Amino acid sequence: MINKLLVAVSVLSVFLFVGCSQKPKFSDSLDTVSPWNAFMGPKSKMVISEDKTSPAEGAASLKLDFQNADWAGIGRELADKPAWNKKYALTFKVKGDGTSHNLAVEITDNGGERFSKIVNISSKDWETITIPISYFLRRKDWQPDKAPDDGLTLTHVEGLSFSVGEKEKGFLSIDDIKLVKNK
Ligand SMILES: [Ca+2]
Repeated sequence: MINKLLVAVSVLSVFLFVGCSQKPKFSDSLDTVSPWNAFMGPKSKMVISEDKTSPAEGAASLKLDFQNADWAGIGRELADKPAWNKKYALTFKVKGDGTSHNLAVEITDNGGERFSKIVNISSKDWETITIPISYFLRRKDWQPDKAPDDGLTLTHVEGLSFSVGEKEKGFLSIDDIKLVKNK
């Protein structure tokens, strides 16, 4: 009887462990510039800073001041290369300078292939953007050398970035990125 109970408890533990380990998790409070890096083309400017005046969450948000004539954005690596899946959505808070900006949100999947989704931001107040993972499409304008072409493979997500639209200048603030269950 005790043996059967032990087996039942062990089986249950394995189920719980497997269940928990498969649930994708990611969040970034954007309270510090690190681990984010600015990137920009030779004709462009991109400066990131911690803005503590009115964060949407936590101690700060990240402010992007930019003047884009070729390409400009911010990006980070996901050091633990988490597994995501298409039943989830990426959500974040964003506010701008009151003019229209196209912000390309981009995932680097395992192997380094880039998938993006462009959202338009025109509000000066915090708004929440939610993008189902299945909405991210393979970038047609650019891919890194040797990037595979094997679809959105999410077993080891390598990076996340935000790029501002071509010929745009101004500022945007981003805060509170999370991976959430898609509704
Ligand atoms: Ca924050």
